Amino acid sequence: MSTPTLQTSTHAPQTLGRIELPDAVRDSIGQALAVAPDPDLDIDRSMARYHQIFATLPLELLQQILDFGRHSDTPGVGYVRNLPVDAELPATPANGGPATGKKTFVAEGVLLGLSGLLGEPVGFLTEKNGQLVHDVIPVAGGATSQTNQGSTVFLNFHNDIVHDAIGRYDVSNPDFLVLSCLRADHEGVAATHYADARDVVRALDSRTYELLRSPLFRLNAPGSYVRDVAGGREVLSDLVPMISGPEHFPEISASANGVRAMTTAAEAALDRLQAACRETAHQVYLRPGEALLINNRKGLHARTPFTARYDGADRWLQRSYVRRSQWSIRYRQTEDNRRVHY
Ligand SMILES: O=C(O)CCC(=O)C(=O)O
Ligand SMILES: [Fe+2]
Repeated sequence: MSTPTLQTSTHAPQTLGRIELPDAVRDSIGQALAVAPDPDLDIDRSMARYHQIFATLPLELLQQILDFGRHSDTPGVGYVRNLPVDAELPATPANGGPATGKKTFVAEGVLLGLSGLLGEPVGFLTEKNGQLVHDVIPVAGGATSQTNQGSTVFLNFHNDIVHDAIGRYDVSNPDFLVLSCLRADHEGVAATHYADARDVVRALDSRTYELLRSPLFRLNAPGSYVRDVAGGREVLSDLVPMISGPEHFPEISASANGVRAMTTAAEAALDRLQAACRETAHQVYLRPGEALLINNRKGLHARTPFTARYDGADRWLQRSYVRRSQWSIRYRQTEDNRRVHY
């Protein structure tokens, strides 16, 4: 297997996109979403309605989001601002969600409406019970865990993977995540980081790059799977490289819940990878009415530590998992719901 040479070009691609809705558009989309039903009642009908509503975005912004979803050379992360919010919000659920007593579904409409411009929201039974709208909330028992329940620790650079009996966790996983903020943390210090592989690669020495492109690594299954299904034991993938694909359009994959390197040199390359991610990452402090479109193949994301109080006013994000197409993951589709997978 030949290793592509390091990019020598000094031309850096644009890896962060910024999208800000005009106030009038925010308000008209907000009015349409405020009367929309709970999307769980009829998800495909709701997705069709969200398409109509989000089609009213200014053409420039609509194309920017569509291009984010469909092209290889577009940014790995999109920061969307000035989105509508629910007039009233219940307390942040203490147990990781889902929230009860939500009167309107504006946040859900924003999350799924943006998701629908990128692909199809999907669920996995082992991640948040197969829900399509995930609540990302600090949970007391998971404060130091490398999962979305964590708070007091730096959540290492990772992409969202799913356990798969085929031995690869980076194949049927989401192409995109959308993260949308309902509440910021009390101090406003939690930042979501995104390191685009195109930027990361430029910060690596050639020996590290070569090691990361070699199949010397096993990904541990997601924390939710290890905790809920495997009784806390590691469940490792087949041997995989961390970085793959063409030089100009690399794909990168890393488990938050631990990567096992086969050699000490490969182990050092993993440390170097995390450092290169920290050096090159875009940093966003998500606030209500803001969302991140995350390409889950072009780059890795992370979260800085914050203090949770478990008082009903903690940080609350909603998250979706999005596939461009469900066709290639139909082997794990459940009988009950065509968007939910084993
Ligand atoms: O809390 C964040 O900002 C990111 C959490 C995360 O990695 C995720 O929900 O997949
Ligand atoms: Fe994540």
